Amino acid sequence: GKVRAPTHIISTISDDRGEEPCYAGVPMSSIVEQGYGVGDVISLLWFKRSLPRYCTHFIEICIMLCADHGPCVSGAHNTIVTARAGKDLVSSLVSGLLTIGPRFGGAIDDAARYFKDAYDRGLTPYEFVESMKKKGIRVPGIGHRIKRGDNRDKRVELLQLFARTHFPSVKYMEYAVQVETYTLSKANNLVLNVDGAIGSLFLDLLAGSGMFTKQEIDEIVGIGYLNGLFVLARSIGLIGHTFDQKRLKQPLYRHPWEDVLYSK
Ligand code: Q5B
Repeated sequence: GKVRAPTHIISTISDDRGEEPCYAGVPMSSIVEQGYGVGDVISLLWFKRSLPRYCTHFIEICIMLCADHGPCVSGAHNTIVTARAGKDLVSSLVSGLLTIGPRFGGAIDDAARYFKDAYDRGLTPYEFVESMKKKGIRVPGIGHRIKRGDNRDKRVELLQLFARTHFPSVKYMEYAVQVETYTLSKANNLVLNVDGAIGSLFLDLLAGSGMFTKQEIDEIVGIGYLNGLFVLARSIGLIGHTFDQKRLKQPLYRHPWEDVLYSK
């Protein structure tokens, strides 16, 4: 029989060898003709399957809601400073992206991991939050620099409204809301933030859609797919900030001395 030479790469998500590229087996012509959106493309390339419309719509809402949050957040600030240093688009973009992590925008995966573990083990919000405190770990998905109990994040409310209307089950999100009720009783800044809302709701999407086995859900949460939503979304805004600075011909940024405490 034929002996296949060993390959150096295995790839399972896309194929460009035929007449037209295929994403997870779906040809580009079907993607265009059937009016697929970016949520469908993410479903195919990240999850290797077509997801129901409410799931792809939810993914698209996450992308739209997280595309930008003004010039003052870590990512936009880095991008603006880099663009003003005369650097190119890709350098300005990655400079902003590199700030995404456990404090800023990149807490979605950990929020999903911790909320899932706590809910599946039947921990009460009190037991969960206090066990995190004992371990010295901040609850991912909780807390915000400017949002407060009396100044909620509209993005979180919009995600919750969509899920309550369209998802078969929102048990993980409701658990996250109970956690927020407890953390808000401790301090007014400890709201459920956009990372926590997406993390908990994506657990509901994975568990409630019937499209994933338990093993697949554990793998997705374990590998950490979900920060990808914020990275992808915020790239849209960071690219916009780069163009904005170039359009405005902004000079090299230098931080004012008055705003630095020089200390020994
Ligand atoms: N404390 C987000 O902190 C922030 C606590 C907590 C227990 C917590 C903090 C945090 C977890 C990571 C997370 C995503 C760093 C945030 C995002 C996207 C964004 C951004 C934007 C966008 C804010 C004051 C007191 C201290 C702390 C305690 C705070 N968080 N305790 N669990 N989670 N959260 N990140 O304001 O006793 O005084 O020492 O790490 O989910 O990134 O718009 O800006 O779209 O761009 O710096 O929305 O919450 O507060 O550090 O002064 O803490 O609260 O231990 O207690 P802050 P701190 P104490 S969404």
